[in-house]
Amino acid sequence: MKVLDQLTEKVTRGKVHLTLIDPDEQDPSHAGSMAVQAMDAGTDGIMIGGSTAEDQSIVDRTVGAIKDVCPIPTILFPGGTRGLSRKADAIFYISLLNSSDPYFITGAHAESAHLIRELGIEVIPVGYIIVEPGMTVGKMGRANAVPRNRPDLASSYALVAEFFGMKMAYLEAGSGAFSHVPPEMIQKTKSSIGMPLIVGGGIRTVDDAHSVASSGADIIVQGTAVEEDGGANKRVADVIRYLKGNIPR
Ligand code: 1GP
Repeated sequence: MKVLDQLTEKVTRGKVHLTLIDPDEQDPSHAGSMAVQAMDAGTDGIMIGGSTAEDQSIVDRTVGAIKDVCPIPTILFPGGTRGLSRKADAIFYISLLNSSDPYFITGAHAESAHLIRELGIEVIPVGYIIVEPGMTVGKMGRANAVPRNRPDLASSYALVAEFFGMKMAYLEAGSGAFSHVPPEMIQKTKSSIGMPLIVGGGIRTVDDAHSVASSGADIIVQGTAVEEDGGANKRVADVIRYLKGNIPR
């Protein structure tokens, strides 16, 4: 079953949790053990990527090490054309819709489109929308970050993604953001589109997860919280258990 179909089907049944691992932050074997910890806690898939990856081989070795020990889907989340690996199951093919630089909307894509076809991995087109504060990815991607008091603007971009035929919209506050995407923005965006909504950036606690999920996020991404404590993080396990309905808030 394709990764998109798996995720879409899971979204109809409940909340989905994805674990983001940055290949630059640890060696591949440690990334593998972090992925296993997250899988054991109940995460639904592993995203591999970061905004600074310079070295394609570390991406490839990290995906390989994760695949060796962890059977759940691996999804590339590339910050640029070097974030690719044929070993992954799929790629979130992200277009940064509110970038001021066309390179991040379609330019990097044109540089790597033939390569991605050759790699043969499943392509999942995602409309990526950066929300304040945006953090490193906002700066690197030259985003005109959506102000936190403009849910209408975020939802308009998500609708653009849907009209363009993309399969998901992704509201991103930026890795390590002081606060996740505001609930009103998630609500307005979710009620404007008919496709799954991914939300990430600054989600650390069960309360954060509750706020984001109850506002309408279908897929919740955690990165920094997973990195802290090398993946063996009880807080992340609690977030996953909460999202899966196994512990109360
Ligand atoms: C993925 O960038 C996020 O959408 C991850 O954010 O590192 O803050 O969890 P955190």
